[in-house]
Amino acid sequence: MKQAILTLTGLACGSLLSHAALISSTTVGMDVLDNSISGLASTATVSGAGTLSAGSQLQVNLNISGGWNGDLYVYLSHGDLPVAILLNQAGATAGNPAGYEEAGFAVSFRDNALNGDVHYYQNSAGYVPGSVLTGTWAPDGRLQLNGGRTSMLSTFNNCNLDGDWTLFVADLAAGSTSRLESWSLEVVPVPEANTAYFGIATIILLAGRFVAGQRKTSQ
Ligand SMILES: [Ca+2]
Repeated sequence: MKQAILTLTGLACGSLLSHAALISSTTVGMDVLDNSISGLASTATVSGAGTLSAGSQLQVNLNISGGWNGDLYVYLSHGDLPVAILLNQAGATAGNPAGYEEAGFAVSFRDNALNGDVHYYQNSAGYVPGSVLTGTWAPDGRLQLNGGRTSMLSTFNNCNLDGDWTLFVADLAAGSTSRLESWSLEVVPVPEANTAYFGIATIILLAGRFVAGQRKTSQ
């Protein structure tokens, strides 16, 4: 029974992921200047990718080692479009201005990530305590620390993907130094709610038939 459910779930997910495409991958390996708004900018040039279609969205994969996660401000820019704020001093609040203490990120960002807002990642059910944050998260989205989440990756919806993309990383507080290891851009499908519900409904229906069949057999 468990095997049947796992197989069906795999097929449902696999069909959503089959169109993912990596459009750039950049190895940096440079330290981010501690306590400086000048930061570190890394630029990647995409060519031949064309327009981001309506059924697709942008995902950013980010690897940063060391430092203090709550110090970092990270955004992605492309041409004249408004930037997407990926990180803005994760965990920082009026009561905890230093933010979260983990040392590094090995994460992906996409707007509808189930783990939710990366700014409060320690409050998420998807948070696994450790030295480096992992998993897929929604961008912080706040231009200002106390502002609204208006700067999401949806700023790039329907854009021409070709051209220069810049990832900017700054460390805004003294003590601890982070290192930008690498980053990449991926085009992934927007999950379709109807498809997910159909998959779950199918699984429940088949599971019900399986149980009914078992009862008949055992009678
Ligand atoms: Ca620092």
